[in-house]
Amino acid sequence: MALLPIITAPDPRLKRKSAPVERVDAGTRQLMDDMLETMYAAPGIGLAAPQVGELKRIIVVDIAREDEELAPLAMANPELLWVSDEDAAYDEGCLSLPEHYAEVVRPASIRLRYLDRENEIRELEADGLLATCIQHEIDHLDGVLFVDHISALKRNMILRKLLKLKKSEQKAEVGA
Ligand code: GNR
Ligand code: NI
Repeated sequence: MALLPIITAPDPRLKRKSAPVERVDAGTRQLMDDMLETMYAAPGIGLAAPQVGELKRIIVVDIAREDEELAPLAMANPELLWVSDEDAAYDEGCLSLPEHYAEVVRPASIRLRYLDRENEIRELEADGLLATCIQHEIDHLDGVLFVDHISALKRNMILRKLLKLKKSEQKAEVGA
C-alpha cells in the first residue's frame, strides 16, 4: 500500500482523456488499493486515476460516513448506460481544486457498467451523493473538472486562485 501524491489544478494531466484498462490485473488492483488508501487519507469520497498522474480509466469511491463501515468501490472502465431526466444539485468539492466548492447540477440517478477488482463486469444503479460522486469521477477520466459545469466567471475565479497558490508554493520551494 502506498499514499500517492494528488495533482492539483492547473495541470495539463487533469485535462487529458484517460485510456481504457485492457483487463484488471495485479498492477491495476495495486493502483486501485493505493488510490483507496490515498482517498481515505485525504480525506475524500472519490478519486480518479488521473488525479494521481495515471491516465487510466480507473476510479474509486466510498460515500460512507465516518460513523459507518467502509464501503469501498473500485471500478475500471466505468460507463454510464442511462441517466435520469431528473437533475440534482450538490455542493461539490474536488481534491484537485482544494478548498473550493460550487453547486453543480447533474442527472439525479444513473445506471453504469464497469469492471470490478476481480475483472468481472458489473452493473450498478445509483442516486443521491453516490450518483453525483461517480459522475464527478467519470468526468475526471474525460479531462473534465466540476468547474467546467459552472459559470465561466466562477470557474476563472477558482482557477486563478489556484494558479496563484501554485506559483507562490513554487517560489517557496526555490527559496526565492
Ligand atoms: O471528496 C470529494 N467530495 C465530493 C463532494 C461532492 C461531489 C463530489 C466529490 S468528489 C471529491 C473527491 C474528488 O476530487 N474526486 O475526484
Ligand atoms: Ni475530483
